[in-house]
Amino acid sequence: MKILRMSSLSLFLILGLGCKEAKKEAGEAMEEMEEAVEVVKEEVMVETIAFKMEPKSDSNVAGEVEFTEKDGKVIMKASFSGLTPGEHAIHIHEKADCSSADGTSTGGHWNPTSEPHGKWGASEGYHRGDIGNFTADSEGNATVEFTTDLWCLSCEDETKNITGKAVIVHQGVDDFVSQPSGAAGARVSCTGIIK
Ligand SMILES: [Cu+2]
Ligand SMILES: [Zn+2]
Repeated sequence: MKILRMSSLSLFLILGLGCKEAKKEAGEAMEEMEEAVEVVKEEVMVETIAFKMEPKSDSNVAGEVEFTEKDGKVIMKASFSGLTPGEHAIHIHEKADCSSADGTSTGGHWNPTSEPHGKWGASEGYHRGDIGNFTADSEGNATVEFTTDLWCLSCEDETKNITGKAVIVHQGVDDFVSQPSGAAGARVSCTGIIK
């Protein structure tokens, strides 16, 4: 399920600086400069898209994940319930298709740069979907926050565009070593990132 939130920031640009200099030169020139001064108001839209995570593989893992694109970065904020306490892997998988009962319809890890699976930021390489692990508390609840400039929402660059992909939470822990997906076990929660 998709929830769309829009908010706007107002950016004011003031053009036509440098009038002091012109004043010294001549009054006539100053008048021209004043005419050239205008205030341009530009609306910058900040868009947040949010999705409900649905339980998979007979789990009770539900939650919500939202993505906001701002200043060339994507901020992901997620919250989950119904997890087993302890560590779980979370990844972006390659297809926004949660139709199968075990979540395998989302395909493998999203890997637009054809690198090995790994830990985010590792010099040996990593998938652009390799978000990593997070910890659920003793009640089975967890929150995840992740920010990167290597993603975008619906931009032209297919090495960055996460729209059309899926978010998957796993029962197990990503070991960052096993290929091609870190041996994180069953897929227990899923959503498609759809614009
Ligand atoms: Cu995964
Ligand atoms: Zn991976």
